[in-house]
Amino acid sequence: MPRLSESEALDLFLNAPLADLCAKANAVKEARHGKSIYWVNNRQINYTNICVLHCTFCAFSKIKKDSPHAYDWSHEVVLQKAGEAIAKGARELHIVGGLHPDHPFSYYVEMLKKLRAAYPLVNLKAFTAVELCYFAKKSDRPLSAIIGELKEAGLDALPGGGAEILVQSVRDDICSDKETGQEWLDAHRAVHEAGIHTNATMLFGHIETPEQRIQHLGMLRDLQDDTNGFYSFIPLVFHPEHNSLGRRVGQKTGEEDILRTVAISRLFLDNFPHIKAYWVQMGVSTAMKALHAGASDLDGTIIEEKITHAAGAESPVGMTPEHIQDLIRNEGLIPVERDAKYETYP
Ligand code: V47
Ligand code: SF4
Repeated sequence: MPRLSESEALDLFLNAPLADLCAKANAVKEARHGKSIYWVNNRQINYTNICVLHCTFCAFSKIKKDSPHAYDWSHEVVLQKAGEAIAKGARELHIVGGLHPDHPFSYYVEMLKKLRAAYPLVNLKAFTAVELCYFAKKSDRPLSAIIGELKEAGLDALPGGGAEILVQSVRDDICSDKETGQEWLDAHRAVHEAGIHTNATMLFGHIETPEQRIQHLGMLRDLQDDTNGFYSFIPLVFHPEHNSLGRRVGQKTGEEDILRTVAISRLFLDNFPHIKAYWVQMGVSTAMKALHAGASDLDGTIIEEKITHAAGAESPVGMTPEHIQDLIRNEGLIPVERDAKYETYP
């Protein structure tokens, strides 16, 4: 299939009958991955919810350290949570948190070093581009030095959070004090240049227009053309509870919009290996449909998730490996276990 232009993608997204759009995307997925659906035995570790920023969609963060629900886990707690997951076969730790006002950069380096020493085999997928930029600003060091030190401490991959909508006018509205879209892209480019792969996300279903969604995908596709450093793209479904953007927007977006977004992502991002159906946000039933609409990855067992659940997610907080594989098989598809670097395990 020839590469879609942004205007062709927009036209398909808006006007193609849903079943046709999903079938097209599924054909592209099957040409790449056959009936395989990738999944990971992982654990999310959200090490603190204290954050100096004020993203309007965030129900997770606390600005004040002494807020009743503020927390900041010690390295010992992080290690203990990691150990529990590894005892259950986890191959990936997905570690992200708020931008804490006090911790020095060495705190994050030590966290990774301790995890790597205690658990040499597990993949450490840690810190968003926004966290990396914050570490660089706070320690007054170039981003390349931050990335180099984290790599030496054991960083294996970078999660895709913090992208929101990369179009700056949307960012100025919903997360004006966050890194710019260009800074997010530059940080991912720098991580790719350091030899580490990353993921990319898009927070959708709020004030962004369809055009802005496609522009976001266009920016990701351009960067991937240059670096080939992305593993997967994860469309994140905006959850409106307990946050000010949600009060403005009202409802969570519907299933058709989610499936159209998955399908157009698969069709437009022709240089991305995987599109993820993040079941925590889509809900399990919609995620199953997404597996027939271009998604080739269901993400993971998760165990504990705080960011979307703070904003009203009704999905369970985790899944057993058996359950996740049964779900995939029940769709007539083949579960393939992977780690954060997409090494597979028969
Ligand atoms: O960066 C914040 C988003 C992200 C809300 O890389 C919200 O493999 C919905 O990035 N409703 C964190 N989303 C999640 C994330 C992620 C998840 C799974 C896999 C990977 C990966 C990355 O969640 C944040 C932000 O964009 N978020 N608030 C909300 N109310
Ligand atoms: Fe902080 Fe991330 Fe929440 Fe923004 S989305 S307020 S950066 S924790």
